[in-house]
Amino acid sequence: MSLTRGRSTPLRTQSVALSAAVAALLIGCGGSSDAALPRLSAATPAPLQSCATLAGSLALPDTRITSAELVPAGPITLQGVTTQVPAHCLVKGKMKERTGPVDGAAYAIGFEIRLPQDWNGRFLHQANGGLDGSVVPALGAVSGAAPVAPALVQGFAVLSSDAGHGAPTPFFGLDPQARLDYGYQAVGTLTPMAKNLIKGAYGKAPDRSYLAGCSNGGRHAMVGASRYADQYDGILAGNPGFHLPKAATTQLWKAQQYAKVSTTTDAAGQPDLTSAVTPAEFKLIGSKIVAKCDALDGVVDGQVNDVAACQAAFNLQTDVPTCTGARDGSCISSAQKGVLASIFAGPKNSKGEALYTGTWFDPGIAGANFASWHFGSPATRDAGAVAFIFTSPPSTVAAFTAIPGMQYALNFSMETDYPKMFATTAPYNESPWSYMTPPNEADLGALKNRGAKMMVYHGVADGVFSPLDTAQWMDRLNANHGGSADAFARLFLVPGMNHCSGGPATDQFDMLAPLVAWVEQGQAPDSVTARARGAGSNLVNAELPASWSANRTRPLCVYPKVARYNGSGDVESASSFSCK
Ligand SMILES: [Ca+2]
Repeated sequence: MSLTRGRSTPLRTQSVALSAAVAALLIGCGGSSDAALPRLSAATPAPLQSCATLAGSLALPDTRITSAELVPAGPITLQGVTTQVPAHCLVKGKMKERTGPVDGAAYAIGFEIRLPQDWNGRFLHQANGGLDGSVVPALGAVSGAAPVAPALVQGFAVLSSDAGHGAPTPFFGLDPQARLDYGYQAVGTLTPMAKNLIKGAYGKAPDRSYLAGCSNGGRHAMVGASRYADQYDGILAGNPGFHLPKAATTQLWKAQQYAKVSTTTDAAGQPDLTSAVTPAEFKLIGSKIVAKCDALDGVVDGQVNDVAACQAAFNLQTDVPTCTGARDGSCISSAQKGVLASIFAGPKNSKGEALYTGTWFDPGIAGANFASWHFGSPATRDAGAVAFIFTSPPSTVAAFTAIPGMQYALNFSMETDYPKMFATTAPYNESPWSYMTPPNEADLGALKNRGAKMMVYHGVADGVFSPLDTAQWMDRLNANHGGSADAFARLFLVPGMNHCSGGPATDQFDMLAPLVAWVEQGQAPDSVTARARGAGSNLVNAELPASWSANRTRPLCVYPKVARYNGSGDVESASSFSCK
């Protein structure tokens, strides 16, 4: 991989404030490095013309509006954060209602769309995470932890959907069409409907359209960048699971590795993976990573910004004490080190072929979210997803529920079961790999050539989707676009951050406003300022080191540049760092 690839984009900074709400989050901007690309015109506002009458006045194909009502300005609480939202029209509905031919279950693409009375002329398709299966409120809280200015507050018309199935369980994988809807077709089906509905509500279709999400939502965004480049002007993909079948099967393989050093079992007699590496032991490893790598970015501040240099500097075998007696949290056993080295290197088959990308050592591996992905998720989430959605043919409900999820994980063969992600078996006529991943992922020429832009961010300590995998994709994209992919697509690594949020990190940032500024004003983002969620934050991050100030800020830099201390100035302030 190339982590040291040079880029010569001049670093200029200027402040952009799209609204009072985002003014506090500074955005560094420079010129686009490819002036030949078209500049899309800026969206213009329009007032809401109708709401309650929308259902009767529109003829939307394959669509049933179930309710449309005005919601007064007021608070909405979502995931522990209360947001004051503007007055808006809330439309709920279903598309393509049908009965599944395999399981006889009822299917539809359920959605809601929130249309602010004072509209900024923009449409945001909010892609949701996990297995989908529920219509998360369409606030447009799409970037970083506990966003302070969700898209609805910024004046976007926001769509959210269940992606084609009505429960957040994996059993929809029995239905061939529900698989395709989850993979990509729900986005493709919803997009023209939403644009028509917006046109009915405001008297004009959206001037500019955006697709954004994190995790599986980041995957939706990356798939959309490839499949629906003609429909979207801006793409924001966070911690994207763009190789999800490989990541999920790797989760099962990780469980098999951790089981080798687990010391206790659960009530079902299965290995308790949390005993394989305890929180104290991950904290020990994290502290050794900090000790080795913290200063590499120019300042000892508890953050490791120079990820590449850290991978070269840190050695799990020699930098972490090896236990000579019993494990007591002050050392790591040789067997544990062997397992962790294997897991961070990534799975290989018996031919030595890599089955998924390995990942980086970062202080954030001590985060609770990292551990939950490594230890809890394989049995509770990945086993079912692999059994029903990411392999063909899917399992049967009877066979799957007959054994504990952990047993499924431990029985999964990376030699004979893993290849089923590439298989087609009637009536499953498209392989999971095909419907879950972006086609021609390193060729986004259609997106680029029409003037659309793409921003991607990824926590360096993501416990499920490898940030290294995302960086390698960016390397391939860049190579495929003549070394100037940054003219339309930029990756921002977030040191210390776990999966979409959390960990010892500055994980609160707004990338939607800078994306809009790039698309509509030509202001390419050279950095995005992120903030720690200390005391006084709208959702306090309990994992921040005590030595950090409550409102520490840092620039998130365009990969492969990293934030380096200028040598003087307030260590708590982003203004004391430069992307180099
Ligand atoms: Ca540092």
